[in-house]
This record gives sequence, structure tokens and C-alpha cells, in this order.
Amino acid sequence: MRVSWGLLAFPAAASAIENGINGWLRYAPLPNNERPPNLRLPGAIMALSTNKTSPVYTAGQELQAGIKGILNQTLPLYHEPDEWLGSTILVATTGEFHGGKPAATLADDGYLLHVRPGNVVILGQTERGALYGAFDYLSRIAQGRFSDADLIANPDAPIRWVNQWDNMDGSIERGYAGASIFFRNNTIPKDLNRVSQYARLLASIGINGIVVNNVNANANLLTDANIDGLGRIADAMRPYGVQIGISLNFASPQTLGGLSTFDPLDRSVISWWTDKTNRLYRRIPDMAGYLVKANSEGQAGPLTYNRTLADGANLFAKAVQPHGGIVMFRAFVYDNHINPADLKADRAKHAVEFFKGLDGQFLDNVVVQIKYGPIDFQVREPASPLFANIPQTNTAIELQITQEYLGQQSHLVYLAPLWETILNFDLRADDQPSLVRDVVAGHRFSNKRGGYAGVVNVGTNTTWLGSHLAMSNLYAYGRLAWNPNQDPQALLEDWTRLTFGSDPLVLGVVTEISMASWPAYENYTGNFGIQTLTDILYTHYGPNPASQDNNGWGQWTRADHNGIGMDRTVSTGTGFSGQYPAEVAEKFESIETTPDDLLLWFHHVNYTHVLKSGKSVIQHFYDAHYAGAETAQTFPIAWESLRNKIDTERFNDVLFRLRYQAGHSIVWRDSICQFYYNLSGIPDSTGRVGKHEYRIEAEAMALKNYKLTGVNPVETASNLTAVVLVSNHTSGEATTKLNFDSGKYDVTINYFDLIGGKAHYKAFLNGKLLLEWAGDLEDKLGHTFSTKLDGHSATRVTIRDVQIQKGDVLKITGVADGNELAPLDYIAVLPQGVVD
Ligand code: GCW
Repeated sequence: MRVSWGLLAFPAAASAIENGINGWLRYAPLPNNERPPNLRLPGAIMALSTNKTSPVYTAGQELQAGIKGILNQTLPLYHEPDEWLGSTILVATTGEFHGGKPAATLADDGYLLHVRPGNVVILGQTERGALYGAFDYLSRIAQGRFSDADLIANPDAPIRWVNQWDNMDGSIERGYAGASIFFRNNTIPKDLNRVSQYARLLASIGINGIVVNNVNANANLLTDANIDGLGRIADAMRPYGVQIGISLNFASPQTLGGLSTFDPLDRSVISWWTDKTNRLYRRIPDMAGYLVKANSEGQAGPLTYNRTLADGANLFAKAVQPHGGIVMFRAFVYDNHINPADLKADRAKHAVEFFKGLDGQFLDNVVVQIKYGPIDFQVREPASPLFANIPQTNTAIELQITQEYLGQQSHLVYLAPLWETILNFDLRADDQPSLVRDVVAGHRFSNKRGGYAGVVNVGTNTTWLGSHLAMSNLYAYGRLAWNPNQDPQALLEDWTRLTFGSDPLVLGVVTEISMASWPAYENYTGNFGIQTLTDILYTHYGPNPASQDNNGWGQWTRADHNGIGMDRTVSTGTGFSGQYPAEVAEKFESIETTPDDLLLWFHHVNYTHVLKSGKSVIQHFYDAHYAGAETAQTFPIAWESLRNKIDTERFNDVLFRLRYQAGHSIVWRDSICQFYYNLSGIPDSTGRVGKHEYRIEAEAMALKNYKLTGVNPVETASNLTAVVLVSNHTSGEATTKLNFDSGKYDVTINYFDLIGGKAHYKAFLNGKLLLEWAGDLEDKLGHTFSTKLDGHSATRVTIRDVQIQKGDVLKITGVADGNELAPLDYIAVLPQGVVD
């Protein structure tokens, strides 16, 4: 009898401190009051597979560990039917259970769950389906849901992948949580424990594939040694049913193979790729396939040889076809040297221009992977019209879990509501309902393949994404890819219960701040579809609205003294709106029928243009920025109400980030408002912009060893000026008298925190130390923003509840470190309840 009582190394290895490593799979003990009094669990777990790499085998171990963690009951685990004749939690494939026959009601990867007291049956159509069923059952009991269940769950789409933008040197493009778990020093590390743990998280939300390296791919991935390393990655993920794929560099036959060409129709190139593919499949027989970024942002591609993008995709499709693999071919193809003076030029049009004519030319194991919007993961975009333009082609939607343009995990932005607006966007192809989610699942145009690709970019940080709260995005992504019909708030609540427990207060606060976060971020960054207004020429993080225009990247806003927005109409603009099917095109063609939230995406209007709300565009811009920043101020306060309800480690980490976000939202608000005020000359009708009655500018303080400096862009410093120490081996002081009525205030100090130094600061009131801190956000937030004084590095600390008498003296001392000259911008002395 092979009975196993052992617990797996990491599931439910309830870590002493909550460092995030188990994500939502903590299997934390369920409080007594959430357990049914007469809970009758079956006597054993029966996982019908003896193959240790089978997800069914994994499901057995996971059930055992989960039940132990959640309910503190150790059930024996068996793998063969005759080993135990009592009541069971049975987990198996339908084939194994029904003597080789799959169940007619189940799709690939689908599962059936039958729960009764003392009897649980979990059947998967595939081995991984069985594991998904086990995770579903565990999720129920972890959330205290013990009711009987009879359900069949089928995935909406077959492709539910994640992409990692990991480089072989161990860095991650647009990753904000440390180094790669897949690569180090141009090779694959020996210890792949984190890779298995990642696969476990992915499997628990129904993800069945992962592309492990950056789309800006390195040809050296294909050396024999690295192919073996990829094999080890696949081995680590296989027990969780997560198949690996890789990104290819189109020029590899030349750069790695030494051929004179990488022409996709050249015989030697075809056989080079065929050989590489065969080697890969020899080591990884279940490899999912390839992902290709070609002729985009400097990447090589077939256009170099006057071959079509379809020729390029089909080259790989033929190579993987005998192995059952697929090719995800990215539609992110555009010219990044377009002429801003050309009023017809429009990057948003490029994907359709490149791909529409190729419809029907892709082999059937090619899937065109399309970013959700026509530009690039912006805070608000219409759905890409390409979804409606290539009906004979398999498509997948590309979403970003990593928050490249959306606060880089240093701002809380719960993204599922954004994804929902895109997935529910009705393209009205042929005047028929054509929701994006039905297109990518293959339902709308009867395509066989299709689905979802989410750019995740987890790193070595124990929180995976760099922030505990950001994990709700990964969780929701997987669940939506499985079934896009689910409510983002319900998904968030599931995640919260699994991550923090079922305390209604905790649930309430996490739900409230997360659901408010995307609208707030949109409000304090860029409104009406103008894009996020991040610095697109540098790190895509802080404000720099001018960076969007007058360059070849094509993320233009066309803002000038009089107006703002891209005219993308057919009648007077770039013609982009005409890429949508007629009904949608017509709606966006006219200002009257374009929804306000996409107004500036489709139209150029004067700042004085009056919206449906009765407000002018510029006044709405000002108001939205104030409202968004005000909402962000409530996040840390709401979170603080959970002190003692959440373990200290996660409580403090989240609190630090939410306070940081509240401060940076003010930087955003002021920079954007100031920028458009400078440009338009139209004042805020309520007089807030540029006037700050509670602020004292650093340049107006008595300065010792400090000098005035400008910042770039200018609007990212209050009053357009900051101060820095006179040299990098010195310290200095900024002192001011506080002429505010006596009372209790929150004192904020706005400064800049740069890469390249950790300056030291102290704030004193009448000589008494109030706060001491360092410019070390790079450690505290886990990633670095900028080497300069700008909208990325601008930040603030807040000292709460300071008792101030009129005439008190506030002094800040700064000690330089490295390149960080202890920069200061201003202080604000805020009466209780006042948002600066
Ligand atoms: O938005 C741009 C990102 C690049 C990324 C590219 C892409 C991986 O800034 O970092 O490259 O999109 O999606 O290919």
C-alpha cells in the first residue's frame, strides 16, 4: 500500500511571517466560527495517478496540504483505487474514472465538482482539469464555503497564457519585483523552486501556458545548454499543467546560426528553424509553442526581405505543427518614426494596416496576439479595431498585469474593471453582437484557437509582483481568462478572502480602495482617452505630458494653446475611426455620440469645448485631477483602520505604498494641472491650480548650503523650482517660521528621491526632532524610478497630527549621498481633513 502522509515542501508551509510567497494559496487556518459545526470530510484522498509529474498526482498532494492547513486535518492520500475502500475526496481525469471515456459535457481542461458530506468527486477532462477542480474545491473551503456543490466548469477559451518579459541576464523589461526567476547570467539557474511555486499559483487560476522570456528575445536562448535549461523549467512546471513556450528572435539563423540570411522563405533558414524546433521538442515534448515580436521597435522580421508578416508567422507554424505547437504572433507592429507634422499619420492605425490584408493567410496553428488597445496598455483606450478586421484568423488579447503605464505596482490600480470594459466592448462586426471576449475565444468568428496572454513579469521578490495588493490583478486575470463573464468585484472579494481572511472589515476596505483605484488613477493622470500622460520617453511612470508629442513614437495628444486631442475621424482626421465596423465607426466619428471617456482619443477640441456634463474640457481636467488625488488620500486612511486585523508585515508594507501613492497622486495632480494651465492660459474656475495656501516653497525658506534648481519637466516642482545641496559632500538646512493659527496639522515634506544615492533628512519643530528618513524608496518600493529631478522621483513624506503654535520654527536638514543632493521642493502644513 502506497499511502502518503507527507506534506509537500511549499504548499501550506505556513510561513511564520506573511511575506506573500504563497499568494492566495496560503491555506491559512479557518477560524472556528467559519467552520460548520458538524463538518464531515471524507476519510481519505484518492488521486488516481501514480505519475509524480501528473497534475492529478499534484492535485492529491495539494488537497492533502490544503486540508491540513485550512482545517488541521490530515487525510491519507492514495493513488490506486483498491488501496482504500472508505469515503474519499476522489480526484481523477474523466477518462480514468469512466474507463477511458471523456465526458461529453466537459471541454478540454474543464472539470466537474460534486461535493456532499463525506463524499467529494473532482473529475477533470484533462489531467490539468482535475488539478483545476481540486483548486476550486480548496478555494471554497478556504473561504468557508462548505455547501454541497454540483458543477461543471469549462474554460471559455483554450489559450490562457502568461508572458514574462525576462531577459537572459536576469533583468526584466517592465518588471517591478526584482530579478528574474527564470534566468541569471545568461543561463537558467539550477534552483527552480520559485518556478514551481509560480506554476502552482498559475495553475490555481487556470493558466495553462507561459512564455518565459522577453518578446525582445535573445537568440542565445537557443544554444544546446539553454535548451536543456528550458527543459528543466518545463519539468518544474509540468506537474502543474503549465506548458512553456518561448519568444524567438527572428534574426537567430543569422546571429546565432551564422547563416547569411534570416529570410523566412530561404531553404537554409527553414531547415535551421526546423532543426532548432525538433531539438526543443526532443527535450520538451509538450512545449506549447512560440511567441514572436517581428518588425516592431527594432526587432528583425520578414519585412526586411519583402516577405509578409504571415510568411514570418507560418515559418514557425510549420516547424511546430508536427509537434502540436502553436505560434502566437504579435500584432504590435508599428512604425515608431512617424512624422508628427503629418496630420494623417496615426500609430493607432498601424496594426490594422499591417494585418487586415493578411486575413486568411495564417496557418491554423497561428494566433495573432493583439494588445487590448490600438496604442499600448494606456489607462483608457478603445478596444483595438483589429479584433474585428481579421475574422478568418485566430486571435488572442494581450493584457498587462505588470503596471507599466499604470503606476508600476507602486500605485494600487486594480485592473480587472479596465479589462472588463475592453472584453465587453462590442465591435458590432456585420452589425451583429461582437464582444471582444467572444472574438478572442473563437465564438464570434468560429475560430478554433484563441484566448488570452497576460504580461505578468513576476520577479524574485517574495510578493511576486512587488506589492501584496497587486496580486489581485494576477488572480483576476486568470479567473477572467477562464470565464470573462465574471464580475471584477466578486473576483476581488474571493482574492481578498483567500489572501487576508474573511473579516468583513478587511473585505470592505480592500474592496473599496481597489474598486476606486482605476477611476482614481485615471482621474489624477490622463482623462478622456488622452492616455496616461506618463513620461513615454523615459520610464513610463511619473507625469510628463509634453513627452507624448513631437516625436516619432506616435502617442500624440496634439495639445497646443487652444485645444487637445487626436482627430481620428474619417472626415477631418487620421481616419482611424473608420477601421471599426460601421456602427462603431459612426459612433466615434461624431463628437456628440463619442462617450466622454474617449472624447480626446477620437477628437481634437478646444479646451473650452463644453461636455455633456456642462463643464468645459479644461475645467473637467482640473476637477478630475483634484478628485482623483483626493480619492487616493483616502486609501492609506482606510487601510489604517485595519491595523491589528492584518499581520504586521503585510499591514506595514501596504500602508507604506498607499501613503506613497497618496503623495505621488498630488505630484501627478499638480504637474498635469500646471502643465495645461501653462499651455492654455485658462485658469481653474475654482482657483486651486497654482495656488496653495498651506504650502511653503523650499526656495522661500532660509537656506544654508542649499541652492535653487529647476527640474525637468518644469511643472513637476511646485512653483517650478526646487532646491538641492551645493555639493555632494555636504549637508544643509532649510528653515521657516510657521505663520499658521495654532492647532493640529499634518505636515508634508515634498522632495525628490533619485537613483544613485540615499540622502538623509531630518525635520525639526522648534529644535525637536519630528521625523528622520532617507531617500531610499528604491529599497522600500523595490524598484528605482529616475536619476533626475522629475515627475518620477518627486515624492512626499507626511507627519501626522503635529501640534503647531503660530510662530513655530520648522527646520529640515539634508545630508547628501552619492548623486542625491537631498533635494527639497516644498512643505505643506495641512489643517485636519484638508487635502493640500
Ligand atoms: O510598450 C512597449 C514597452 C516595451 C515592450 C513593448 C512590447 C517588451 O514599453 O518595453 O517591449 O511595448 O510590448 O513589445
